Amino acid sequence: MSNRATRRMTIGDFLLRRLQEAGVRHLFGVPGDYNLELLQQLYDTGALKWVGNCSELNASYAADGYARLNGLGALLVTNGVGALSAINGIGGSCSEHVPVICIAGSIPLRSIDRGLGMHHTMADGTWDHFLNAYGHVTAAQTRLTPRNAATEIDRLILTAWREKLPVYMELPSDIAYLEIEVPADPLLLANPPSDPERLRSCVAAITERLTRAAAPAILVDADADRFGVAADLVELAEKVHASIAVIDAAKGVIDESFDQYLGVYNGKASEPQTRQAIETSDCVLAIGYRPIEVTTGDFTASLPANTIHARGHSVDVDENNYQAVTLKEVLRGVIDAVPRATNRAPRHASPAAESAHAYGDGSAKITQLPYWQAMQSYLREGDVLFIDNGTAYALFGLRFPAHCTLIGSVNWGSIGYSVGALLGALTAAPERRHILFVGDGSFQVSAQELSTILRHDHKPVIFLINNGGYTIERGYLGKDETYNDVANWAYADLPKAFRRDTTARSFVVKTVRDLQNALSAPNDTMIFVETVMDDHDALPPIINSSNKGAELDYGPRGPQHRENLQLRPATYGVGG
Ligand SMILES: Cc1ncc(C[n+]2csc(CCOP(=O)(O)OP(=O)(O)O)c2C)c(N)n1
Ligand SMILES: [Mg+2]
Repeated sequence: MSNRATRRMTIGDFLLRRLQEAGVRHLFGVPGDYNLELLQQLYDTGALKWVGNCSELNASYAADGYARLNGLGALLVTNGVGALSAINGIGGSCSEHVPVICIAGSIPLRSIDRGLGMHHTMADGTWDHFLNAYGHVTAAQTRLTPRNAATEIDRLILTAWREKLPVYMELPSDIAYLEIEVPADPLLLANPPSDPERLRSCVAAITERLTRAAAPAILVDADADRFGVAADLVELAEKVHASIAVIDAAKGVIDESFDQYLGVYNGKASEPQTRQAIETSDCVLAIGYRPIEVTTGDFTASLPANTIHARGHSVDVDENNYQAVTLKEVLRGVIDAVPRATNRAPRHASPAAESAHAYGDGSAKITQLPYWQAMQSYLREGDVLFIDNGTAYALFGLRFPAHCTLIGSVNWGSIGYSVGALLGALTAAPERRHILFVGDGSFQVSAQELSTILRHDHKPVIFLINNGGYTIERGYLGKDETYNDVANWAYADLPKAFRRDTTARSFVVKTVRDLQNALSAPNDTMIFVETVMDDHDALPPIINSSNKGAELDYGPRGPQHRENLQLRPATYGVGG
């Protein structure tokens, strides 16, 4: 039995205290009668800052964006209606490995004990629907009670942080003000240390492979960011003269100014030298690799059979599987043990993408090609970049300056994510420059959250492409069909609509000159740039990828081959 010091606290205060100790400084969400009591505790104690959202979906996106920069995020929703609104975003956090704590103020324990029907339920005499639903998209779920709160709160927060996955906890509305005995010590965010023998053997096996490799390479997926090892990987690459590539889901995780950085590996869709460096390497170290069609050039990616697969908490080297090791400790061990390479030259990456300034005639109608060329020059060191689904995927083709972070959702790909995530990341790191790249269709899903961004005086740059609808989908099917159209909003007027006294600078860009003018605006307030482009205009790789996606999705008997039903790169009309 431990004789750790304890103290008495209300369950609500303890939950807020634990969140704060875990580094969570803000709570996103929407109030409801089942969570107002916790909100009152939050206001009374000042433990966290409340950032109210327009919807729980947006709150879940915001908590995810916050966690990307802060390491952990949290949101508060109400029973059922709030929880199910947030579940798409939490599914995204699960898919993208982001630790988010979803707290649902839920029906009182009294009503469960007495079988009393309550609002925001199915009114069917049961109360586990939402807990069960969250069982599919979180690493841990619980309904807090006065008996379990002291241990369950710690279990869930630690699980989220250790696994880099979301968790879901229900706080019945009649227990937040009940006192329980809780640990006096602060919550320590830590992993159990690795098993010493497993760690030693694992480090030795990787070190041996790297030492005798002729052409080692490191392939990075998003977990390198989530488990905080990007800098270790660069250090290792430097020491053993390995090339480093990322997959799209990890774009920006490795500093792209690092001269052994080879760009994005995406199977057949990669640059030839990137593809060759990975596929012909005699020692690939893959970090958290989770291939899907859009990150593998439609499954044309092919890692060597002897690839080492390192994950957050386990490693495969040849026939051996190592458990009870952490990625961080494994990499530290390898960096220390491996001899500095002398027998092979580091491979250098291709020079940075040309940032063309040849925009041509200033009065020419703006098209995607010069738009993205201009964006290449606009990016600067340390930017936080946000990408939503759509032709904005062109951002993947740009070379990022040093210390940039990309926040996107490549695996889950829920439109509208980027606007909520922007609010979350701005809240976590307001001192950085944040730039959103979003299409009109994606923006319409979560546009209201722009009002929260304005309400809190944030100063992001928002680049919105107004092309009348879902252009990237036209490359799958429905080139000219109205199901791919959206209403033509006056997007650039929205900052004013959402905040009457806004100082935001809004631009409607139609020509090359308009764009240059917008890009020269200072970053002392929000900059909102709506760029009007043709609904058939997209960079060829984007449309190619949609065309291939249609083959996978609909099969050989699908409708995509019918005459003129699918936007093709051949129709790409930017004259360049
Ligand atoms: C929640 C959700 N619903 C639907 C989709 C399907 N979808 C993927 S991209 C897209 C259209 C994006 O349009 P827009 O943001 O305007 O980008 P564009 O290609 O026009 O630049 C849609 C509807 C999705 N990814 N997520
Ligand atoms: Mg669009």
